Amino acid sequence: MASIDKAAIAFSIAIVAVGVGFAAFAGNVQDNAPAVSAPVMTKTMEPKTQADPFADIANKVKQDAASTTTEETVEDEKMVGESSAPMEESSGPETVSVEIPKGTSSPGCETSNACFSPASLTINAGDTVEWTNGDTAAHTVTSGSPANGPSGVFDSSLIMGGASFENTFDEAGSYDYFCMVHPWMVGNIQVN
Ligand SMILES: [Cu+2]
Repeated sequence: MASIDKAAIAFSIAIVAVGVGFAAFAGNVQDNAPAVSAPVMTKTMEPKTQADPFADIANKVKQDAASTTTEETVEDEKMVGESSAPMEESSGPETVSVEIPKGTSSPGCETSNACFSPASLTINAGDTVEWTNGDTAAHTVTSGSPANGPSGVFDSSLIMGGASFENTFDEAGSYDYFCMVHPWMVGNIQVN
């Protein structure tokens, strides 16, 4: 009989806590994600909102009231730990980004070796480089050099503004590249 009373009290607390949580959430974070996603947000690196403590308390009270074993809670915490763990980047192939900065269609970037950012990049065999054109003009990413022309290893053809091009480097070596439209634009990929 006592346990039934406890359960009833716990349910009442849960209902009140949920109500307070929703009210606080609606009052303080009007243009944020729906209330349902508030507990998910606590698992990310974002700072806690005011509504989150209420939601956590409500969830705990609910679980207690349902008189389930603690197994479920432990399982949830494990899942949180896994989902917030960083991706395994050291073991597998990576994709590395190179930006084609704005304004590189006019000479000048070559004086600071900034026609590609970064202009020199070291990766491991199997990695992929993704060039993204942040300029409004079209550019190419073409293996070779302005002096000797295309080497034939890779060639993006024209990359329009906002578009990107990827190449996977399976073999170690030093790969010079340039832009066929703007021959002052040169870069290098070192593949280990
Ligand atoms: Cu260019």
